[in-house]
Amino acid sequence: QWEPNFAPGRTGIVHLFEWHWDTIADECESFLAPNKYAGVQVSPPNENRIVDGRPWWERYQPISYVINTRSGDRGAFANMVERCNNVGVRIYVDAVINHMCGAGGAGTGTGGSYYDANTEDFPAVPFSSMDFNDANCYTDSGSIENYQDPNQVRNCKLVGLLDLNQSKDYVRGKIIDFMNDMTSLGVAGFRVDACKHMWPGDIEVIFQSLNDLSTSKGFPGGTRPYIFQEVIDQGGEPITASQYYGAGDITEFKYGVNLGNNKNSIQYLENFGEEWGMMPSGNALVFLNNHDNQRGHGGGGNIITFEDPFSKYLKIFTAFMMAWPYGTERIMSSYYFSQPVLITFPTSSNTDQGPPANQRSLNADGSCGNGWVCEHRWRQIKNMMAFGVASYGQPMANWWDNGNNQIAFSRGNKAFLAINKAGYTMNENLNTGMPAGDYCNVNSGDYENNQCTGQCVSVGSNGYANIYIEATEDPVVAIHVDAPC
Ligand code: LM2
Ligand code: CA
Repeated sequence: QWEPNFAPGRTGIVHLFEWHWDTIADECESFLAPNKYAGVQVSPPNENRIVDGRPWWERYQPISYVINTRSGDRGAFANMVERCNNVGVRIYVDAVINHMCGAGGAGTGTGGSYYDANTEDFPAVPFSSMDFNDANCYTDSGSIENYQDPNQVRNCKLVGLLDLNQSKDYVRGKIIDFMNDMTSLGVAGFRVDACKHMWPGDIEVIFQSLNDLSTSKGFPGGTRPYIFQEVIDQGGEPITASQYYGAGDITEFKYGVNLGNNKNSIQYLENFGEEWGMMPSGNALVFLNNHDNQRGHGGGGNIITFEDPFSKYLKIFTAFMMAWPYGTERIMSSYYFSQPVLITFPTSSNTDQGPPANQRSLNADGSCGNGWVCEHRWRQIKNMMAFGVASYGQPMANWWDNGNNQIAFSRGNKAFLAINKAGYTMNENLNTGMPAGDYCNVNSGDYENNQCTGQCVSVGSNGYANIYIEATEDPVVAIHVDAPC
């Protein structure tokens, strides 16, 4: 439950938010595997309510566990998992198990199943009104009104969503069946939605009851599904991330906020981690932004996204995240929801906007476009996966800073990162910790077919190198032993 089950020589999860299963399968083969990405978090695969205007958030309103959404049907899902696993890329399912759809209304979901939210009837599961928490919630509105009261946070409706009672064996059984169905298709784990809104004791039982990963899909016997729980803990509430350590890893929301707050004072990052009030590294799933907080949902805060001017900050701080030995890293891959499509700051944004038309609209030549941002394909970001692999298991060493927005550190003797955010040229002779040789700055170019298309950095026999970084859009040097010049 705490092991991400990555294939050897891989690191980093990318959230391909709202991508179609067919497109994800292509991406695993053509891009993610060659660039050493370890896995994909996919949007919720089970049937949801159809909401007028088709906002992205309709997928957080399940109406059954039938695998059929606008990302594709069960066949396409199974095919994706198979193709991705075949090239060593794991699939993690976004599991929405706290609730079903919003209260009120009846209709047919994305998979053709009938539901009636007025009577809490979901015959395709089936769930009935007996399976919901109404009797255990004591607020006037029936929804969560006060986050200082754990009872209502967990037993009342989150923004009006019908709240399942996970203390019931029957409800647990249906959730377990759904998650086991996913692992039977070869899924390696789960991002579990809204864990703050479920009792840790209940979800511990559910996760412990899950089957091991499928040996017929190639996983070693006894491998537990990886669980990372979405718990928004930014302090100030009685519900804390630490209450969930026993059930799996946890999304560390303080990580992106702390980096956002210190994006112009990076000299303070030397002890970034637990000493900053964050959870132990081994529990943390880390990210700069996610599908919620990039559009002002889910906690918000001063965070770094692709919408920052020229996306400069996202590239710089993703390099830091991938190089820094803390947590399991997740990259957000977005679509534009602001008009006009961004070059600089958004002029207006529609935070409800669903994904671009048919979700398979990457350009004909396979490049990104048509509304998809594809941060995970940006050179400065994707090249950090190989850096992460080269530095795996190595401690942070050789920290250096100038007290004013210029930093550098190595990962043991395998890799070295330097960042200049000072606004003036950095020109320093620094200990990279690395063996003598010439290395490709994979921030400035690619390392392909044993060739470096970027700048070469020369490390002398004493491990020192002249690190020269102008105050440009890409003020980063990232070198590692797997990319010699
Ligand atoms: C999450 N984590 O705990 C997701 O990351 C987040 O994206 C989900 O909310 C939330 N939990 C529930 O799964 C999103 C979105 C909400 C949206 C819900 C349900 O952030 O705005 O709520 O999905 O679709 C929407 C309306 C809201 C309405 C509700 C129920 O925005 O106004 O409340 O549906 O009809 C009456
Ligand atoms: Ca709940």
